[in-house]
Amino acid sequence: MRFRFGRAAALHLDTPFSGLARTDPQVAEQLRDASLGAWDDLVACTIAEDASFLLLAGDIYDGPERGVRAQLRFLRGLERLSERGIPVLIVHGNHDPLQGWSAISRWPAGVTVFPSGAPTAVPVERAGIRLATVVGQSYGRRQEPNNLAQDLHRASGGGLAVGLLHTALEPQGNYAPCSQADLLASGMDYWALGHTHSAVVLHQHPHIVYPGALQGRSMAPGEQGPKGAYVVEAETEVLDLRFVALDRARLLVAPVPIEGLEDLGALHRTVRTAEELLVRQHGGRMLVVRLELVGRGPLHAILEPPEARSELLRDLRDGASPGIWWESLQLHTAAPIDRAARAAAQDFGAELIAETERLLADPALLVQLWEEAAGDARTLLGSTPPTREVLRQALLDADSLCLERLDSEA
Ligand SMILES: [Mn+2]
Repeated sequence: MRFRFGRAAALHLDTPFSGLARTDPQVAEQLRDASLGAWDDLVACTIAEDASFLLLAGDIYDGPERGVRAQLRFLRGLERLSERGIPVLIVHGNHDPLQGWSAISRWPAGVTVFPSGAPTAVPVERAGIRLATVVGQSYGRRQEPNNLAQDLHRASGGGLAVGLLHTALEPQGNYAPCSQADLLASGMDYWALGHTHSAVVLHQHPHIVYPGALQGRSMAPGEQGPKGAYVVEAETEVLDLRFVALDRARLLVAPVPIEGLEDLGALHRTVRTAEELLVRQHGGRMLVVRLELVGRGPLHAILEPPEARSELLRDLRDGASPGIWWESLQLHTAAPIDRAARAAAQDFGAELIAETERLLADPALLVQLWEEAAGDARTLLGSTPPTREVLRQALLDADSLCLERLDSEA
């Protein structure tokens, strides 16, 4: 029987966002609720996809202290799934080991929390037919130095063989160290892993998959971009895997080049255009965006004083599109190359500039140079040389690139 299941990990329910301390209070509140909202959306998605079961591979909670708000919200979601007869299978990880405090002593029908200490096999059925056998083991403590994967083997009983485990998939360490070879040797059809916050399919047939986090929670690279869950289509083997974004707030870095922007007005217009594009690209989600200014241009000097940057940031926040929060502004720019000063120096850079000027003054020579350089590649490039303007621009780009490289090596 063909069936679907949902799978997620690293929910970190009610996690505080780190590194975003000076956020506007309204934004802070939205961010604080984002992990809980993403969980509600995962429940809704599981129901809408008509999934036969849901697998959660650890770090449901952010810490062993397990906030009451997080636990109650989690419980409500499980109740909704239970009412629809959708089993949920859970292992705990390093952030939420079984040893932690719990406000909930009885789970709704259909919820399995795998114990620690030894692997357990749990059959999943629908209409009396065995769909899958899930083998899993939770962390008892925050640190799990044992290779748990070695003990998790394909169980008898039929259906899709699934391994459910929280692991860093490293040879050593405190997060159930193991290797990909251990996972492949187990005989499982699908390894539902959790820990890393980036979604990644490490192997197919058998499948080894991290769904990543459900909601990003800082500006660290692994927390940026779409976060969500996988919907897996299977029979006796995996047929299809689909990533579904479920994050309520998305964290992004937007690089904006300053080349060709003559003043702050031009930069402002460019950023607003980038902003509109981001809002459209990310489907109206709340966006927390770091603006990274890059490249060379006159704006470098204007933005070098920190006050100039903080004022620009305040201005960008004030008029921003609804649903977008400029997290910070970072300057990775440089001053434009002063060609006149460079040309006066007695070095290779000066010779390069002189040669560029000579070619710019003699378009026929530039075309001749192109013909020599094109050589045998002319059959690919076509027999007509590019226009003089294209050649001039290519020459200037090459010239700037060379000067840039020369200066960065100095
Ligand atoms: Mn973890």
